[in-house]
Amino acid sequence: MAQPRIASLSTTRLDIPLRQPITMSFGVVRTQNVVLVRLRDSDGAEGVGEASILGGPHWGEESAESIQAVIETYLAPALAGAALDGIEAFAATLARLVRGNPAARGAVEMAALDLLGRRLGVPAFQLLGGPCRHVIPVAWTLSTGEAGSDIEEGERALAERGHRRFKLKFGRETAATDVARAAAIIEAFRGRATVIGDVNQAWDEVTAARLLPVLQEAGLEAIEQPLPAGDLAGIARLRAGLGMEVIADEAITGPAAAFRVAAAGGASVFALKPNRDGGPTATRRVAAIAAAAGLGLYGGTMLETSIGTAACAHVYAALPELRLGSELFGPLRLAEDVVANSVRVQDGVLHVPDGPGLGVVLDEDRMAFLVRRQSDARSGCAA
Ligand code: MUC
Ligand code: MG
Repeated sequence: MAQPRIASLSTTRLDIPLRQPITMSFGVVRTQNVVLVRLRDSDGAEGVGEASILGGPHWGEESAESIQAVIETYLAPALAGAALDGIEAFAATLARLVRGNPAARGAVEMAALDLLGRRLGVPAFQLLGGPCRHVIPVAWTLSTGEAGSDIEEGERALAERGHRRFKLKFGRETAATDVARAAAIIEAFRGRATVIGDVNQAWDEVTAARLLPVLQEAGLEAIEQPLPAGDLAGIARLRAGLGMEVIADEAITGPAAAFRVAAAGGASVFALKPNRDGGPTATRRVAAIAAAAGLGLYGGTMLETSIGTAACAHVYAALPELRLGSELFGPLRLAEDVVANSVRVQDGVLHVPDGPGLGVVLDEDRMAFLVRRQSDARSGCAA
């Protein structure tokens, strides 16, 4: 029987406000720019994927505009009529058609994973090596920016959803402010939840060398991307003598970059992000490099809706080790979701959807309503 062929590939942009802004070192993120991708085959089956951007090309190099342009202009025409037999072959085709642009390729690959799973009647994790877990711990980012209200938010998050790990953002305030806030929050949750900090590349080596021992002494569990993505030697020097996990995030732009970070001793843990790595199969390669180098993993997020969050959950579910759990809280932080069955976070864990494909179903009416309501797209990040 002839394999169905790709019939169409289309994108829809949604600008979704955050329930509460998240202040990061590069700016305040108030609105998420989401690009939903729909891939249909000649049998009429459809898969959905997502690229989610923190308000514009500020966290990374891509924007909703570049993602839509790359998909609509270069990938959709080239893929019309193409076969879709397996996810690895499809991912290789995407990488041949478009260099770089990992979020654009990743969103299309997610849609292919969803489509293949639906066609075969299996959850996507079965196409990624099978499940090693069906629930994934979820951290919570405390983002009011002030210790007292952050602690109040943390108590609510602990009581309502059972989070056991909190994430703080550093690098926007002065170093002294960041350290004082972290120390107060670490103390408030000692024995009930751990605390990690994410600098999003903002410190220089001297600042980090001064602050990290103090934060370690205060009990910080891990520091994420303390230096600029390219400064692998600087992070390797910081790690010498430090008894705290160092997570690489922006330094990893795919498997080749992951290899360089591991070879340079630039991390003890890799954050994983299909949006950043170039898709689910690229993230599996990043994870394999970490495992080979004896490094741990942390299931990252780019604040996806339930579509991208489900895709991440399937990838992370199929990995033997996930040392620091995940931060798959996107749908809890966005004011809107686009599926009929949002992913579920309860008792500190996300339940991996186990329906066919990604296991979430696009809510057409909801999406049409959001598109209608949407004003002209503009960046959501006030740098
Ligand atoms: C990151 O790790 O830089 C998205 C939400 C959040 O808290 O951090 C970002 C991603
Ligand atoms: Mg990060």
